Amino acid sequence: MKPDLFEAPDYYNLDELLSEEHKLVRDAAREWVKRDVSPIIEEAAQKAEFPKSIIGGLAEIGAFGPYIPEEYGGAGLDQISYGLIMQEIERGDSGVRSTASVQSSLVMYPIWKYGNEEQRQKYLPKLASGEWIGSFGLTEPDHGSNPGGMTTNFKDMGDHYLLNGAKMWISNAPFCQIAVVWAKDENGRIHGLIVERGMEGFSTPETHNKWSLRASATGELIFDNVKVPKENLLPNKSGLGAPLGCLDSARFGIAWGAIGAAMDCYDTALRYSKERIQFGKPIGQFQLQQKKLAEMITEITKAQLLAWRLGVMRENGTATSAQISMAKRNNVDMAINIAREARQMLGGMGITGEYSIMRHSMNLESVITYEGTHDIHLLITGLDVTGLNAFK
Ligand code: TGC
Ligand code: FAD
Repeated sequence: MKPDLFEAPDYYNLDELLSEEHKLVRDAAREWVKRDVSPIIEEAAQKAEFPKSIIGGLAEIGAFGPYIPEEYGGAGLDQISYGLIMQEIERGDSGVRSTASVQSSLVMYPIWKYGNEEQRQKYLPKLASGEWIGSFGLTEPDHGSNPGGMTTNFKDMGDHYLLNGAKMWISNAPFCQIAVVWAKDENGRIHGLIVERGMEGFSTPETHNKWSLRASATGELIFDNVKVPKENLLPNKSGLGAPLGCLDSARFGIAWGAIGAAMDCYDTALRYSKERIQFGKPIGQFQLQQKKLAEMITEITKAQLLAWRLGVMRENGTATSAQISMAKRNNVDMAINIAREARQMLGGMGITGEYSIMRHSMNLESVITYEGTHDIHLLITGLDVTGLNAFK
């Protein structure tokens, strides 16, 4: 793979909207990605392996629990810092950002928000340091966009719960130490349970042959009469709103992360357009190539503004779930379109692993699908503006 020469586009001087701390956090993550992710990520993706060697680095840049309080091992940062870290990591690879998103927003967040003090003390510091990696089990083979229909269930056996069912498409599953699993009780009410590797009847087979997110490990979570201790139930929130609350945090991170992937594709295509000569000129001199670049930087700038404003609202507690959906949908769509255009600008070279664009392009096919598909987010916006529910 080519050396990482990335220079971040900032067409509207958005750095002026950031605090000194934001810039320090962002720059530390950016440097780490250049030094520790870019040199190894192409090979990891080609081999379809999650590069476990980077777990310690992810913890060091604060990517595991950026906004979780320091007393639990988190970085104690604000929402914009969290977004900037996700942007920089996904600039390297969406699969690496997935691992960080799941750990932070889908495992640490529910334990912090819905767990009790013993659970916070037991799990959060180990997750923040990367000693333990977690996964989040919501999706099932027959219930993806409609998680409320889940059939995974548990029964109260007096001194423990008995968990049965299966989750599918679970990031980090093959090597997670714990899984936050959403399951129905005997009354059909959804609860979160912390399932630990080693519990009898719990297995995590890997999903192979993915063409997307190859540097992220995906798998199933299978529960065959798993005895879960009663103290592993998250006591402070139940119902579908509990997992959906975690998704608000993860979707927010993705809205920022997708900008990173788009920036990397744009920056690569811009540089290539000045170096590649055809018909005696750099291809960047042709109007058709300039149109692509001009549209890319316009869309990136709009997405940056959307993410920044959402970050401010998220920080002051006013961002709605529908506003988060809009940003996730818009920014991932923006990134996938830019990846496609940028790939074409590199001609044949664009399909090789010499450049990052094709990997981003394939990764973004997962990003536009998980955490709510493109169409589901459109329907969430539709519901919000009309008051009419397309899901019922
Ligand atoms: P609905 O009846 O609308 O809502 C049920 C209850 O939930 C509340 N609620 C929310 N609460 C918090 N945050 C949100 N975003 C919420 N959205 C809804 C709602 O108020 C209600 O509460 P209550 O108290 O009245 O019961 O639910 P529905 O069954 O009609 O479904 C709505 C729908 C389709 C929007 C939702 O289910 C959905 O978002 N579907 C998409 C599924 C999804 O995003 N799955 C993601 C799985 S995890 C994943 O992909 C991780 S990938 C990570 C990585 O690798 O980076
Ligand atoms: P389906 O729900 O079957 O949807 C198929 C199509 O139908 C989509 O185009 C969808 O938009 C459309 N559709 C569905 N309902 C409607 C409707 N009402 N109106 C219009 N169109 C509709 N899940 C987890 O729980 N944890 C994870 O860690 C996780 N990681 C993932 C990692 C990867 C790489 C991938 C690919 C997925 C992951 N997921 C995870 C699952 C992901 O959230 C689901 O794939 C996603 O929510 C869509 O569900 P589905 O694949 O079952 O598609």
